[in-house]
Amino acid sequence: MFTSKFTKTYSLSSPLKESDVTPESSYLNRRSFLMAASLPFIGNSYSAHAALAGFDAKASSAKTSHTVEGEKLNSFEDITQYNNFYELGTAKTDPYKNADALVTEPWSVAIEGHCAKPGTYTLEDIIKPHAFEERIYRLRCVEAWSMVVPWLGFSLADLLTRFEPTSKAKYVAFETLYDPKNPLPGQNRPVIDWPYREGLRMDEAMHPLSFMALGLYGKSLPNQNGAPLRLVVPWKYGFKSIKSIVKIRFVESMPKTSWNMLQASEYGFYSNVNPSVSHPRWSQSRERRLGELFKRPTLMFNGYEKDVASLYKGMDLKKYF
Ligand SMILES: Nc1nc2c(c(=O)[nH]1)N[C@H]1C(S)=C(S)[C@@H](COP(=O)(O)O)O[C@H]1N2
Ligand SMILES: [Mo]
Repeated sequence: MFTSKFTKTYSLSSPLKESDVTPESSYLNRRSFLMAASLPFIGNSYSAHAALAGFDAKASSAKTSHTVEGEKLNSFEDITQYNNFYELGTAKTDPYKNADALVTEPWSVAIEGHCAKPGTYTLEDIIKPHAFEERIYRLRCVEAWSMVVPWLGFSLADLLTRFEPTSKAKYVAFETLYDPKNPLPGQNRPVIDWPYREGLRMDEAMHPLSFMALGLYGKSLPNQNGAPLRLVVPWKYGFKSIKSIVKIRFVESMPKTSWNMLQASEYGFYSNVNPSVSHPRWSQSRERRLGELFKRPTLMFNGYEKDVASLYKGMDLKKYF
């Protein structure tokens, strides 16, 4: 049972029977085993914020609070060398190759809109009060591939609550960095109306599954995965999980979001994973898990239906796709 500091009490289905909880010591052993097994080298792509005071201590005391039963973690290589991050190029291997172009130090996040504590917060301010958890979540791209990723971070609700959103805050809007004078390699072309934008309804943002990730596989996020901090909303298509966030704005009406701006008939604001609502150009009923040969069926809300279906009660999900 997780109590959101906002209003509701949620009962989550995916976490954790007592027997699933890996004790810290064996978790750390397992993690070093996994790291050893899957990391032939640690590339150039770790962001500098690993050096932030407290990061390593938070990382090493993180407990695994959510897991995906009966499914294997994807390898570190899969997760960090097959990416969508158009600011670093549109090919799947571009973000890994161009990772160094993203400079993550110094980093700050502007908090704006309907809240009592707007302002510019350094990355250190953002991280400081939060303990880290590890959450193993499925990530399902709208392109019909998927992965299982061990994220490190804290719940988005715990972060947002600190800024004391007011009753006018009905949605939260997020933006990725964009400096027109110093664009990232992929931002030289107007593939997207930069900056990349995303948004959530307030109750979605405050749902205990919504996660602010600062790391994966026990380390700070590689740049190509959205360093130094990115959203992870596991029941929605991957493009909602915006990377390298520089702005969070509490707003009254539904914010513009990049893929919806680009092609509203194909990408809705909600974009909940839904095997029975096809993308206009391809079916969403099945997906290819990276590292697997055969397709597997896509699960309603990406397997998080018990946790999140109540958010959409009474909504026609074919209309609000
Ligand atoms: N800023 C930004 N965030 C982004 C994207 C992007 O191009 N730019 N791509 C999205 C898409 S389509 C997916 S599937 C996920 C991929 O995350 P991963 O590369 O860590 O697997 O990031 C999302 N977040
Ligand atoms: Mo995606």
